[in-house]
Amino acid sequence: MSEAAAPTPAAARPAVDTHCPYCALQCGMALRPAAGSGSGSGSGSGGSSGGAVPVEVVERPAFPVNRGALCGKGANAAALLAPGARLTVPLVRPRRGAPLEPATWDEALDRVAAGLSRTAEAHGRDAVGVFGGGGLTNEKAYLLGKFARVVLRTATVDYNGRFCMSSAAAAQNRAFGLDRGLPFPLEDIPRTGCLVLVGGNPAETMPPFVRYLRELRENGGRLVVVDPRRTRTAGLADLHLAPRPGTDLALALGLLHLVVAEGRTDEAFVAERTTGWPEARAAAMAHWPELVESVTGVPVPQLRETVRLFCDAEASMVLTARGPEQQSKGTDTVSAWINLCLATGRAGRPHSGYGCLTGQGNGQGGREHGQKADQLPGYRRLDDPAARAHVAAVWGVDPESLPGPGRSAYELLDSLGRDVRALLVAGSNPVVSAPHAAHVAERLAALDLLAVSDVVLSETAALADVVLPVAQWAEETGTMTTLEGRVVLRRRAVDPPPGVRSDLEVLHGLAARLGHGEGFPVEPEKAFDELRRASAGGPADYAGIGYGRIAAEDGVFWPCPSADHPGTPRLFLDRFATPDGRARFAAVQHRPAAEEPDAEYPLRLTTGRVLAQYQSGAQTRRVAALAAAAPGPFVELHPRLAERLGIGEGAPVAVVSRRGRAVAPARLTDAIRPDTVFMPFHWPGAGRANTVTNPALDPVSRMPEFKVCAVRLEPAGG
Ligand SMILES: Nc1nc2c(c(=O)[nH]1)N[C@H]1C(S)=C(S)[C@@H](COP(=O)(O)OP(=O)(O)OC[C@H]3O[C@@H](n4cnc5c(=O)[nH]c(N)nc54)[C@H](O)[C@@H]3O)O[C@H]1N2
Ligand SMILES: Nc1nc2c(c(=O)[nH]1)N[C@H]1C(S)=C(S)[C@@H](COP(=O)(O)OP(=O)(O)OC[C@H]3O[C@@H](n4cnc5c(=O)[nH]c(N)nc54)[C@H](O)[C@@H]3O)O[C@H]1N2
Ligand code: SF4
Ligand SMILES: [Mo]
Repeated sequence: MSEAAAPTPAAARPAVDTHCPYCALQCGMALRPAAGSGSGSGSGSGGSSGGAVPVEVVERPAFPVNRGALCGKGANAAALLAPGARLTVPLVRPRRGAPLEPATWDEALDRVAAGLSRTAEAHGRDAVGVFGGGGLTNEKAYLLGKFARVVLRTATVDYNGRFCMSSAAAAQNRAFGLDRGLPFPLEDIPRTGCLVLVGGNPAETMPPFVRYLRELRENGGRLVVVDPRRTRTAGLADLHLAPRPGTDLALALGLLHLVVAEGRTDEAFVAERTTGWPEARAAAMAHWPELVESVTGVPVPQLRETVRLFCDAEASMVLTARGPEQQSKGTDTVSAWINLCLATGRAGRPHSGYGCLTGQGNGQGGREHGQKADQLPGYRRLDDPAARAHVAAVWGVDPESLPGPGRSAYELLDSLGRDVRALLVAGSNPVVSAPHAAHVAERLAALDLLAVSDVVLSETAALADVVLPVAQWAEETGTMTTLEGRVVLRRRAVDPPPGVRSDLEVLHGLAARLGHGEGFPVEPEKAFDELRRASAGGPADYAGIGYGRIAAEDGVFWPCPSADHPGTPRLFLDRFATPDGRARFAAVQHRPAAEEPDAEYPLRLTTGRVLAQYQSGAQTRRVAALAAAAPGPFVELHPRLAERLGIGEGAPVAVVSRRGRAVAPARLTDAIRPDTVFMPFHWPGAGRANTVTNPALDPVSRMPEFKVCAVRLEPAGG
């Protein structure tokens, strides 16, 4: 794919079809060698502009999901491919307190391998941990999990997806016996009659997705948005409900109460296709409308209107995103929304159903192939003897040798430097993105060995003893599973700069040093073919999905058990994935947030995203166009609250919780509830939102409560 350096007309430079490096929509795009560029080696020598960018992003209108549309993050994604914009040499810290220094790959990998073995010998295998990411390809996620279970034989492995959609996953497994973010393709959304979107702001988090909402409205469908802020997405809605953060469970139960009270239950559906209704119904009946209004702040007439819109339509859907899910009761909250769908017969039927808008690029596939503490590939359970036997056979190991389930992401981070003493991080930047982040940074610093593989020197990599510079997105091939359950192929379009290796090469190199010369292929397709065998027969069955087929078909929906199986865009139309084929109601009750406002901390803080930054910002803060569009953190608050506290627009304000204090400029808007403040979480330093957030965990999903904690505001001078 390398070409002459002389400028070539665009038409003569073949573009490679691929997908965006960022979110779960995985928009199709194409990469064309930049005019005048060679292949990936480039000539840039660093500097803030990052040297030569080897490819340019161009439209790929034929890919059906986004039809060529991209948000600014995708459109500017190539900037990080410039050699000067990212890491190109391994870094090693000679000793505690010394700065990181360039090293050879052998030095770096030897140091990591020796450190991992030493820790395992001295403190036991579970003292060695692995922390992965939902942005990693299926191939990487699969081999990272295999590395933990087969090479390290540690139970201590989890990943950042725990912070993302784990509550929705747990609730879907509980209700439907299977968790695939959306059980239907996006193209079904414009064909429903009413969509209730709970705690998602796709106008900023997945802009090309908004097309489906527009088409829904054009077709006469109705949109209800539930968000404490009147977001750009809420601006598109027929009805906007603005509950207090952390009260979605009461809201959903109140709606179910009204469904019953108004005689809008689908008794036939409930009888034929569900179990557990009497208990769930009784629980909902305790949530009468006036009580729900007082808990949520949503007026009773709006509750009634929502029920009317939802039940009048012939088909309707509920979609949740991080708003209701990132709570210490996220699982029960999602269950309550699923209950609403089941009671009204809005699940397992065409153009109806519950779905979760998964977030990270491979948030879906990343939770299916074994980097999660309790899982094996194919979405199998680590505590299921048959699953262990199947996967152990593919791996050529004794099932007895596989460790058991380990601790969840936050619990893992919280244990660092105590019982977990060495950690390998790939694809996450918890110093910025984990709750109670100052504590997490302290725990990371207390490790005997921290090794981080990353594209850039993230805030977490900056704390490491060894930093491994890895290839990214356009420099390597791999599959991603989108929020629809569609497995797509990202193709290599450019060579990585010299000095950079792929994550698969890193795992291969470490495994070889730790006595496993075989079993860690460096070719992505070989890794995927092994993943397919490991997943065969499991809930997320990829056996029939090959690279060639993905390319020919614009992606394949799992489950797809054989090469002649068409794939499964729509789940549950005939039966749910439970043993008896029926969906299960969950009898859930409202409960308050782990931390409610009081005299000392009278306000609720919620957190989330802005359009131009991605996650911990490690990548997007380094892209000039994005940094200019969203240069830093802010505190969003209502003008009435600001006036009461004497805080003016742009003035520095401290957000103080029991965990700590974050300072950022005030941004006044009447689009937020006056009892609530909002911060985006994309920045480190003084304005880091996660200094303040509460690591209280959901008892089922182990999801931290990112979306609500008690704070007070103080003018911060300046
Ligand atoms: N620009 C951008 N896009 C992204 C990402 C990014 O970082 N930046 N990240 C990707 C990832 S990994 C994810 S998970 C998705 C997340 O996508 P979203 O879920 O859409 O993003 P958030 O901003 O976290 O939260 C959505 C909304 O929840 C609201 N909210 C806050 N508290 C509550 C509450 O208690 N109840 C309700 N109902 N709503 C509440 C917030 O006001 C916010 O508008 O985005 C993906 N896309
Ligand atoms: N307060 C608050 N905190 C939150 C949230 C919130 O809503 N509020 N949302 C949570 C959610 S939903 C999520 S998903 C998390 C995400 O937060 P993080 O886990 O920190 O996610 P990223 O910032 O995407 O980190 C990915 C890192 O991996 C690197 N990377 C990218 N590609 C590769 C690759 O192929 N290989 C390797 N080895 N590295 C790579 C990137 O450069 C980056 O440093 O944040 C959570 N934190
Ligand atoms: S919406 Fe998501 S996948 Fe699409 S271009 Fe933007 S970040 Fe990339
Ligand atoms: Mo996420």
